[in-house]
Amino acid sequence: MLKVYGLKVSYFTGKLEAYLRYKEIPYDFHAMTAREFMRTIPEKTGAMQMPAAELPDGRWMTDSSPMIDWFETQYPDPPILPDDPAQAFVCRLIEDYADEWLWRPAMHYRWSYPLSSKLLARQISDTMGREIKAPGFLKRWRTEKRQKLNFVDRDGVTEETRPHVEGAYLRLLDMLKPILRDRPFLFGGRPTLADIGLMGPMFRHFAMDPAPGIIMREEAPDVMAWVYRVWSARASRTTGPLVTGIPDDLRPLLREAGTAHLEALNAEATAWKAGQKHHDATVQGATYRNLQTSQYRVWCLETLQARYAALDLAARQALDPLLQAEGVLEPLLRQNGVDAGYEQAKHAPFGRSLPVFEDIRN
Ligand SMILES: N[C@@H](CCC(=O)N[C@@H](CS)C(=O)NCC(=O)O)C(=O)O
Repeated sequence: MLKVYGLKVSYFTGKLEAYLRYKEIPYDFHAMTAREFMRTIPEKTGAMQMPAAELPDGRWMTDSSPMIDWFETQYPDPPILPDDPAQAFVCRLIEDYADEWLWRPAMHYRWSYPLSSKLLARQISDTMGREIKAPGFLKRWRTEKRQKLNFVDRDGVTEETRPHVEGAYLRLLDMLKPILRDRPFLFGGRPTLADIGLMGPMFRHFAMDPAPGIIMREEAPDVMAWVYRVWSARASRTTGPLVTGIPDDLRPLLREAGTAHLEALNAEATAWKAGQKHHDATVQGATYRNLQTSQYRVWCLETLQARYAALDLAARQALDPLLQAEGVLEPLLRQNGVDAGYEQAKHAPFGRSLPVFEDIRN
């Protein structure tokens, strides 16, 4: 059977599990140990990250987005992407925004608030560190320190940027509320890649972590209900129809993806081209300083450009006015032919993978 290595509190493990459960693809879950995270997984996949999966034939996979694409070739029915190419492109954009842009607020809410960080440090060190012979308090202290250093302090979160970081989550709740009051999932009666992509931050972090979880329960119970609706959806019984076209209530989400996420990806691509290992990014008026330049995220922009370029005329005619009006088209196409030089990408999710952050301090 397929074996999934990850943690029950992990962003991308939650995204992959939500997908596998909806598609009813059987798997064995294995809680990753620290040794596997630091040795086995990088040896087998090229990247120290979770989730990773081992196929019955002995092949290893990592990186949730190409993994889902590969599973779709093996279990095509029902497809996780809508048949309508315009809707499918919007799903891809929302997935990328959820994977990469919402990472910072998700980590901030987990590691900047003791209410969250104490619990999560305990959960992670008790699970991943179960083989490490050291006092529990030391393991918890180390976990909390490592995560806050790498994913909050070194990711541009300061007193100055904090309101903007938190705003990304609070705005998202406001954007999702009217959509989910109207229909069960973003595109209608069953989940698509847009719902699955949002599960990374929304499920394992914003819904489950204490500090942002209180906000979601109090301010947006419809959104909380949707998170668990996606988690309990099953392709064999969650079979409602999708809407036609791109509903107007998705526009604010597109605007956010354009003005926040794509802006940040452009800063990555500019820095990457100039060979800068670190860069500043000004997004919606907030300036994030000294961010690690991520080859992986340049590849994200390259991939979105390629997906846009592959749309046929009819899909472009349907999409362009919307992408233009919501500020997506300009940042998407601002830099001609972005090239991340990620040669291994054609083998993904197999072969040597690329971590999002190259330099993690343990
Ligand atoms: N692009 C990858 C990202 C995976 C990822 O970044 N996973 C996080 C945890 S959810 C991780 O392992 N980060 C490295 C670390 O914590 O050192 C995917 O989509 O699966």
